[in-house]
Amino acid sequence: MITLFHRPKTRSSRFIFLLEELGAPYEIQEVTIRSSDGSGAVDAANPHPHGKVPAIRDNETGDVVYESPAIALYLTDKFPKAGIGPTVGQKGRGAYLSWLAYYGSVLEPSFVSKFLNTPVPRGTAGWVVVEEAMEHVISTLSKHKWLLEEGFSSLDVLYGTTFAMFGASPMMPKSEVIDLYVKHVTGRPAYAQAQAKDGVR
Ligand SMILES: N[C@@H](CCC(=O)N[C@@H](CS)C(=O)NCC(=O)O)C(=O)O
Repeated sequence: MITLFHRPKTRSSRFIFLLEELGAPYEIQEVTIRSSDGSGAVDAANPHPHGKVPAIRDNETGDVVYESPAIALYLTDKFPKAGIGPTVGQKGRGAYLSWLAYYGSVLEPSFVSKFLNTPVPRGTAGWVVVEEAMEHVISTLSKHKWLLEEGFSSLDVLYGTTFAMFGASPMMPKSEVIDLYVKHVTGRPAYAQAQAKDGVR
């Protein structure tokens, strides 16, 4: 059994989506977090070191995992039957790891830099401007429906839900490729099941 430490309508919502895709046994433990408006507080029940969500606990091993790409990898490795994350030795594993790391190290920082209106100095920052990151994503999605040519994976849960959230904002360059991708991701039955279980903030 996996426990998901969750706050409705946050980055932890997509892990309900992923757990549904995996058909994994899980329970949701709602916790409080500090919000950007200054309300809320860290919840002592949340094992995340900074009181953020998502975090998971694997109740079989006692492992606690935090940071979205690490959680996605942990879960697809633990539940490989679902076939939504190439395992060690399988074709696509390299691309899978690269896109997982790219999410946390390049894509999210590029969005945050844009949001904060902070320049991204070439040669020193570990990431690139959002337009350059999105060029890479769009070029990949122009070649195949999902980020991996092997098919749907947890990457599409991470990236697809992020684009669904930012698609209508000036944060992201307009793209028909991304619009279609978001339709594919949010059209999955597990997405609707997750929405129904997300809860109200
Ligand atoms: N890098 C983390 C980010 C987690 C994160 O910032 N989550 C927000 C909710 S969307 C949060 O818990 N904020 C509360 C806080 O910053 O204390 C991940 O991708 O898992």
